[in-house]
Amino acid sequence: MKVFIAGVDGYLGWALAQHLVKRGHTVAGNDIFLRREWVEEVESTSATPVYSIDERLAAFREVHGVDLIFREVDLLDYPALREFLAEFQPDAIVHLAEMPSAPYSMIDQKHAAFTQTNNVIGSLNVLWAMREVCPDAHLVKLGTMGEYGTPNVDIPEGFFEIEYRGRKDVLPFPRQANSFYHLTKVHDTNNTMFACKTWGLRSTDIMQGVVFGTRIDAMGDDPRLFTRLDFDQCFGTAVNRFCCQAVVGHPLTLFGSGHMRRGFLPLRDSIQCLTITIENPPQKGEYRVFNQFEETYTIEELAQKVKEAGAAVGLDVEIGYYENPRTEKHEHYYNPDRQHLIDLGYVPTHDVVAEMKIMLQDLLPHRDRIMEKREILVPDIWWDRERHRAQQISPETTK
Ligand code: USQ
Repeated sequence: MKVFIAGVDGYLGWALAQHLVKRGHTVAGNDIFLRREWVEEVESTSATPVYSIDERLAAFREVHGVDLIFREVDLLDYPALREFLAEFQPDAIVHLAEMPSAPYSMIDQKHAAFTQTNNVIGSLNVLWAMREVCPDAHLVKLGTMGEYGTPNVDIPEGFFEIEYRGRKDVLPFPRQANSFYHLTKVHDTNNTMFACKTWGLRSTDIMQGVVFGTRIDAMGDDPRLFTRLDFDQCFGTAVNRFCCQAVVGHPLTLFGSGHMRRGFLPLRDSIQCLTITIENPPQKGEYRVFNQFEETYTIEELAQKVKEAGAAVGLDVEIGYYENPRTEKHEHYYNPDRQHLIDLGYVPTHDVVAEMKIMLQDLLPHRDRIMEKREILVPDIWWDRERHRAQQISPETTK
């Protein structure tokens, strides 16, 4: 198949491109390297060194024996995007080119407006370009489990049957996102669903949980082929941050009670699931939703697992409790479905501690890089500090 990856220089995109060519697919992709800039803006760096795009593309050709067809094209540059897709004629488009951080979107008005414009208009442009130049392609759109929020009922995969005042219907499950970033994914969901219904496009909207991990097998041991691994408060996700904190002897930064429960999955599972989705496209005009995660865990359970993995590689890991800068529920029900991918053959990697051990071993050689940025490990971006303080929300009151 011909697969186009929007955001191919990123954490998931770079890994996915390698996995797909190993399976015999032809891959093209775009990027304008904003992730590199954002991480610099928040005064951090990737724990694993990230090579220049030229070095990456050369290594890709050398190791995998094929070219990754690459262009520096912004999704907001509609004519350039349209032209690239018209020439490549993809069977599938995997859209990973969004600003992915909740805290970054909550910094101030400028960052919130940038996040919403970049994500929503970029995705809208992909839909229009598909309609105009490749209407049979399958859009694999990266959404987030965060679209659903944490409702006090089970979470289905996108839709649920509801009976209201004596009548029944199958409707989209309510979205209650908890940041301006997560809300962009809700807006994308509505636009994508509408485009499938109106123009007959086909799409899988992936509600992905929090990803962690340093590698997948396709990367081998060539450092030029490794993906990035962020650990700052914006672009580092919980377990990636915890593993970096563990290798420099910083207490793991659990926010509030640490009882928040989310769906998590290793990087290798994310790539496995995206590949299954690409290779099993929906019908023309179909819009479907997959919830994508290995299992649900509380943040505290994951911190305990990092501690266990740390002990196995000789690290004495301390768990710390920090005031939660986000406005989110600490004690809540959380029971999402994730059956669709399993029905298509997804085999979850259940040994999370083994995955964490691999991460710690990959990160230990880069201890000095993380150590240099040690001061940025404790967060200072607040959802609403004044209100938070006024309500005296603290670890003690939320435990
Ligand atoms: N958390 C901590 N300590 C930390 C970092 C996070 O306790 O040092 C907590 C957060 O308060 C939150 C949970 O861990 O309750 C998850 O936070 P996260 O930063 O790992 O993930 P999140 O902000 O939810 O966003 C990440 C990705 C995003 C994706 C989302 C999937 O950055 O792109 O959409 O995971 S999900 O969480 O299922 O919505």
